[in-house]
Amino acid sequence: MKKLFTLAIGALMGASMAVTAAQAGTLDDVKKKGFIQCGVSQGLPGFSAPDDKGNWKGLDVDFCRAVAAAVFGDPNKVKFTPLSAKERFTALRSGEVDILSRNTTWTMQRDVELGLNFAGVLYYDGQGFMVRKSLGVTSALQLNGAEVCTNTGTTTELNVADFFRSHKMDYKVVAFEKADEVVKAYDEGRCDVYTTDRSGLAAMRLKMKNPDEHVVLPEIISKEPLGPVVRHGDDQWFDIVKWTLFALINAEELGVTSQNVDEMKKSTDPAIRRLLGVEGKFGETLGLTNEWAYNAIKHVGNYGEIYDRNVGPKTPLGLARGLNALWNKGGIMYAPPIR
Ligand SMILES: N[C@@H](CCC(=O)N[C@@H](CS)C(=O)NCC(=O)O)C(=O)O
Repeated sequence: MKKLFTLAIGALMGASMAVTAAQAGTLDDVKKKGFIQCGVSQGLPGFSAPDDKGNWKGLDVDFCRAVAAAVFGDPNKVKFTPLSAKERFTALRSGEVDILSRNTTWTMQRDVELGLNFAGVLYYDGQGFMVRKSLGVTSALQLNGAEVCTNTGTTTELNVADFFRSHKMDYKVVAFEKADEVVKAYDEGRCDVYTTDRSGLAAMRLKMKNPDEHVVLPEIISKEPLGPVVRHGDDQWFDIVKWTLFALINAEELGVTSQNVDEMKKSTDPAIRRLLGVEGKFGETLGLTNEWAYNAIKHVGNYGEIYDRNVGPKTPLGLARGLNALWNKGGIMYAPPIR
């Protein structure tokens, strides 16, 4: 009787382990191939866009580099797959990419129905409107009857519909799959309004013929928490991506930068010692080395450094920290502690 019971338990455990093994394994796959495949946009300055030498740059790109540094100790062990908004979730679900880091809004439908896990928020955003200054419009409430240009496969169409309907205004959507087509259409005057995430407006404005001829209206019509995404079913990989993000945010809060990270290893602050792997075995619990966060910070910088370098006030996008400031500096950027 006892033996039978043990056998049955063994079979059950075997079955459940087989399920786990089939779903998991992204870290092993990534280690085997020697790089992370990261899904990005097709060119959104400040977030993910190739420079004139073909090197990918931006906040979303740097996040993938930070994960590569955490996994391999090398921020260059990552390859980028440009994806349109429409293609991105299929690419992630099919395993074509290991992480999707592409100005992607965390919504319930994407998280639950599409079977994805959002690792957190890398940039808190909201949808806005851009118009030509010559139109003389100062509020989105004056847009009755407007032709509105936007991207297909994004959160923007539903937000626009909600906004116009709730204000009893008419509008006509002119939508394209590629963001460059949207900008071109708007720039050529084929629509009155360009709508997308406000960070997207700041980025795509740089691609217009005369960026100064356009103005972003004051209304913010939605919540667009943008963050990195992985597939359901691989908790270890989810943890790695999630805690890399938290490590970058915690590093800023603790004053650890790419410049002082070596010096900081001598700190007596236990939170800094745990972050940098001087105390505890946090990296090993992720299946990495205890230098995981040290490597991410050393090679890519803390969250504030990454923000300032790519989208901050001193960049062409010129985005103030706003909601993306740390929780103790007037924003809502907050990471759980490493302990
Ligand atoms: N955050 C929204 C919008 C994302 C989106 O695709 N935005 C466009 C306009 S900013 C874009 O990424 N364009 C760049 C590209 O397609 O390469 C979403 O997740 O649906």
